[in-house]
Amino acid sequence: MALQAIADEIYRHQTTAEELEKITLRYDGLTVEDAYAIQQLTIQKYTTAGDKLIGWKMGLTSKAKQQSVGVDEAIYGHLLKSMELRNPEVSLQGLIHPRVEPEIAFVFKHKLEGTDITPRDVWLATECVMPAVEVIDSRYKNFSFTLVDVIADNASSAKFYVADQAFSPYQFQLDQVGVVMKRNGEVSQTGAGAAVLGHPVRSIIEQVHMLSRTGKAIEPGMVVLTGGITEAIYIYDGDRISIEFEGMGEINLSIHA
Ligand code: 0L1
Ligand code: MG
Repeated sequence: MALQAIADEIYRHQTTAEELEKITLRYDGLTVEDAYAIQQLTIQKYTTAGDKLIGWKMGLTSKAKQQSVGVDEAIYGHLLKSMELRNPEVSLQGLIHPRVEPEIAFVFKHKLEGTDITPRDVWLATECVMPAVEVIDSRYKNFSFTLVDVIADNASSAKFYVADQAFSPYQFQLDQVGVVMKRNGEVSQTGAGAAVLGHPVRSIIEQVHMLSRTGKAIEPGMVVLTGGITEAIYIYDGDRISIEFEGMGEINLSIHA
């Protein structure tokens, strides 16, 4: 199967912000392993052009999201330096139909690898946790994809912003942190950390286990987005999105053309 040709095509659509039909409509028999290989080949094109891998993201970590895509497993994607927003401002340039979702980010001081990771291992390896927001932007028409399509498209990754304040990993019971997301002052979504595989630490464990299938790991200094705490919402020019993380402060995101 021409995995490189598919990676080239997806890269082109990611970098030109042109919608794409599901690749599974044209390529029969692609497996989840093939999809991760395509994702990896696509990322190599960015890093060859000078970008840098700075972390990982977990996706489809809530039952609601898994049901909406018709799957029963989480997925992961690569986070590149170029994806990180330096300020809480999203420009719609270069995006197709972006949506935002609140997440808890973990930042690591030690390497985490292997297939037998416990929550204790995760806490010992964690430097800090931080409120974050992910901008997802599937390259597929109408956000319509199968599991294989979305993995190949780097789990819909587009941009992310991590708040200014870091917290000790022991300061909050992360599954109980409540989140309220408002668009232009109106409550749009509410949730709690437990939406992320029961507890965000479970998302890190799953991340490490999935990475180990291809000999990868969470490296010191990396950031990991653990997964959406609420449904993602579409963003439009002029929107002001506020996301309050109970006890951890607020992210105020402005959206412009
Ligand atoms: O971060 C996410 O959970 C997104 C995973 C891909 C599914 C989507 O684009 O909605
Ligand atoms: Mg996400």
